[in-house]
Amino acid sequence: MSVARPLTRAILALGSNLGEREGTLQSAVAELVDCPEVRLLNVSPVITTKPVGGPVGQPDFLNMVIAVDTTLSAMELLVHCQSVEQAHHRTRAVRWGARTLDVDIIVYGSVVSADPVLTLPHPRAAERAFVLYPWSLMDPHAMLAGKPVSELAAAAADMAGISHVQDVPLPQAP
Ligand code: A4P
Ligand code: MG
Repeated sequence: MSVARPLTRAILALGSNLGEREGTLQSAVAELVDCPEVRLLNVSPVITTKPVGGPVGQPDFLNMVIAVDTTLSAMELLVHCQSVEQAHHRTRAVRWGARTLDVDIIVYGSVVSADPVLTLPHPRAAERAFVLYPWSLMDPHAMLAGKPVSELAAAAADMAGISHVQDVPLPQAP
């Protein structure tokens, strides 16, 4: 007899600053939810952001977040996200360097983990407007580590680097 696996809500953050950024994000969202174990719940607008950290002179990012329900474990979800990154020819030559696609797990249910392979919540999310701002637009009541995401976004140093907010045609949440 198979035992049903629990459904966990997760927030995934996507970023791209190389290649055809908008199309990459569109297809990455479709690929992330193109399996029976992952269901799309909500999609944020796409924002244009100045790079935070990394080599100087790299191009601006497009960033967005999505909410999913999943029966994958946290580690299985990380492997799934990394396979979608690989499908977009992601390379990892330079930390925080330019990338076709980055997919991070921001929260996985209420799991807290200091494991460097999968740190939850994402260790830098609470100070990054490029994650917090689209998340607050998608869900104005979202909370992270006991604080409203909208307040964390307003306090984030990189909020000034957000230049454009757009709704991009993406798979619609049911
Ligand atoms: N890892 C640990 N926890 C997680 C998690 N919660 N989600 C590990 C995903 N991965 C996690 O990631 C490095 C390692 O982190 C992985 O092997 C994984 O096991 P990576 O994707 O290979 O490399 P990275 O993304 O360059 O490193 P890192 O440290 O995750 O970068 P950040 O902190 O995510 O920052 N500026 C703008 N405007 N927009 C951006 O999207 N992104 C970054 C990346 C920097 N500046 C940016 C943006
Ligand atoms: Mg990453």
